[in-house]
Amino acid sequence: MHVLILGGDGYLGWPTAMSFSKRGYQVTVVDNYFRRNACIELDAGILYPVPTLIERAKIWYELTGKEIKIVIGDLTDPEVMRSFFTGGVEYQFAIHPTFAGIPQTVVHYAEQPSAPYSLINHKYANTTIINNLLVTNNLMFAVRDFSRDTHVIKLGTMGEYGTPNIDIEEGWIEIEHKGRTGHFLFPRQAGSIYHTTKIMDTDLLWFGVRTWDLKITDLMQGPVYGLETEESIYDPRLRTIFNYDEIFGTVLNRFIVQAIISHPLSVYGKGGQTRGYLNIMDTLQCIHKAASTPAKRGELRIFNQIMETFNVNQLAQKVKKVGADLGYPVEIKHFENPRFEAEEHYYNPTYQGLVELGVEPHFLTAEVLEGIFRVVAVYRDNIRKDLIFRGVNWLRDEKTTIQR
Ligand code: USQ
Repeated sequence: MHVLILGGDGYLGWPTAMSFSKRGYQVTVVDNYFRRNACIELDAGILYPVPTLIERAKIWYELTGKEIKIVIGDLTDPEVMRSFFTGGVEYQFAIHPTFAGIPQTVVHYAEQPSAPYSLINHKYANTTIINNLLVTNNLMFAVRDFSRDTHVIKLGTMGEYGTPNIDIEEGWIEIEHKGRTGHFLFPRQAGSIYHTTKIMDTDLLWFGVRTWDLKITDLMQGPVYGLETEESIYDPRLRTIFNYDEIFGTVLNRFIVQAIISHPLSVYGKGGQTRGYLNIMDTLQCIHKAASTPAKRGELRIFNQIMETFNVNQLAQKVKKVGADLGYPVEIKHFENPRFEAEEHYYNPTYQGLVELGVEPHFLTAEVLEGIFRVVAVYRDNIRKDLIFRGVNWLRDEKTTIQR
């Protein structure tokens, strides 16, 4: 089975590549280094240096004898996308440089993933919209034109649903209206330009499924935490990219870093914002289960990819407790919320589908938190306090700039 991973250099992409490779899949990874370049451009902190994709693939080969083929390319260019299906692809790293064949599965992570990035100003909003929608559209047309049996696993986000005052279903809802019923995508109402592009992705792919019988799984994922996976423990150089700054850091990873440098945990506003969370190891399980039980032709299959829900205050309390046990004096502080979002709200999502496929959740225990604390603490001297807040604000206009 050949798996093509779009965006294979990112927080989830590289761990996904290793985990498929370890399980005997032929793996090809493509990335344009967007994340790394954005981190340099915006001076966003990476906790530790990460080798290039080619270096990572070489380290992986030396350790396991398994090949991960690497392409550095921009998937907003349709010809780059199509080359993976026509055989025109040029690998920058491969042990066997012959064409790997048309992928049976494509995992699509090749998106600008940050809500704050998408709201720095109109230019960053444009970059987010152009990148995310063009890559999805190029993929959809490549699959339509060359391989309709290829299963596309697309990373969506729970943020597509927003925080509605009704229970959130897994993607679909039956609506009764004036005595008639219909089956529709669950109503979506995103809280950022980034999250809005994910809604648009889903709509594009739903069109493709209806019109050309494509096979799509759309995974509505919540914020992910953690950095160690089964494969990264072979060698620390294989660890994923880890951000703790305001732009690319997700909340729990940020809190652990803050605790380690005695920065007050940055709870935005009242801290009642509830989301569904998952360990990075569970992201990998979910992708594997989705790949091994593909959607059918003409099916847009949607799962809510979360394992448990917390509000921000609960996360802060957990980090404070584990931090104190490890000897870190942790303070929790409520900062003015730079985002426009509900700070107290109803939140009751369904998330049974992936567990029914066999995913076994790793819950957010004190032990799991402690494990992340211990790895992050090794790099304590690399942590920069000036990156915790960068001045991105949903409601400010042109003056919204990155503080340098
Ligand atoms: N938050 C704080 N303090 C912080 C950082 C965040 O209180 O220092 C709050 C935010 O206001 C928000 C919640 O924590 O209410 C989650 O924020 P986040 O930055 O961890 O996550 P978010 O911006 O929603 O985006 C992340 C990923 C994105 C993914 C999404 C899933 O970056 O790629 O799609 O999680 S979800 O949140 O379910 O939409």
